[in-house]
Amino acid sequence: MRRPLIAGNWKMNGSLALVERFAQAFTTAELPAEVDIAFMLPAPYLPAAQRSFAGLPVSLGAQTLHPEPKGAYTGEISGAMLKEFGVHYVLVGHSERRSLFHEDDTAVLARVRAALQAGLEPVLCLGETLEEREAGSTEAVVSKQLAAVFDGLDESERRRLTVAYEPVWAIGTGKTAAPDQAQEVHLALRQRLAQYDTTLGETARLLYGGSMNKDNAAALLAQPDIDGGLIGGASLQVGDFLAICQSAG
Ligand code: 3PY
Repeated sequence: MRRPLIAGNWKMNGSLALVERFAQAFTTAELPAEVDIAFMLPAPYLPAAQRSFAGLPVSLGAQTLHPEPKGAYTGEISGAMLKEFGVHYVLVGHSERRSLFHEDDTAVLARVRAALQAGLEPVLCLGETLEEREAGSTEAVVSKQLAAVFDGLDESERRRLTVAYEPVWAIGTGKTAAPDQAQEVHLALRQRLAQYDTTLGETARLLYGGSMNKDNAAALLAQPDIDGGLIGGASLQVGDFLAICQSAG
């Protein structure tokens, strides 16, 4: 069946010291064997994390990549470069990338393709704004964001994605979708994926993101169509992140 994934998105936070603190804590902690755990780190910390997390049952992730494999793109990082540092996952389409860096659906698809080509597992983020929710268009918005990527992939590529539903109004605001609100959208996403093929509907891993923390994680993760979490602020606190990983087990 679907393996849960708990992924911490550090955003532009943290330090080398924090990488070491996590590595030490995770060396002695009891980690649930049936849960995948990942750290989506700022790129400069990846080499240190690759060394310090070696041997631990955790994966590394990046927060973005450039669609081209190489070239004159000052400041950018390609999928192949991430791969050289042991990166397994890469976030694509996080709402902060969509709004602050103007990445539209076309840009998101290009990055998903680049990630797949580099052998990375893309975590496609999508979600509605508060205005869209209040206008009753949540399902239409997330279905469109999903289709903008999945329509552009073939069957075997579609199976390599994880999807993270992150309502924009719940990101970094401390507001969380209620478990039944989140479940409703996850179910709609699963049904939409089943239109590509029934197996994909059943096997696709769907994460919830948006102010998930140690107090609300268990109730969200207990929902039948929520297969894990993409954790913002709480992923910077060792004890909180560990508690969330344990509540997914
Ligand atoms: C949040 O929880 O704030 C996130 O954006 C997770 O990616």
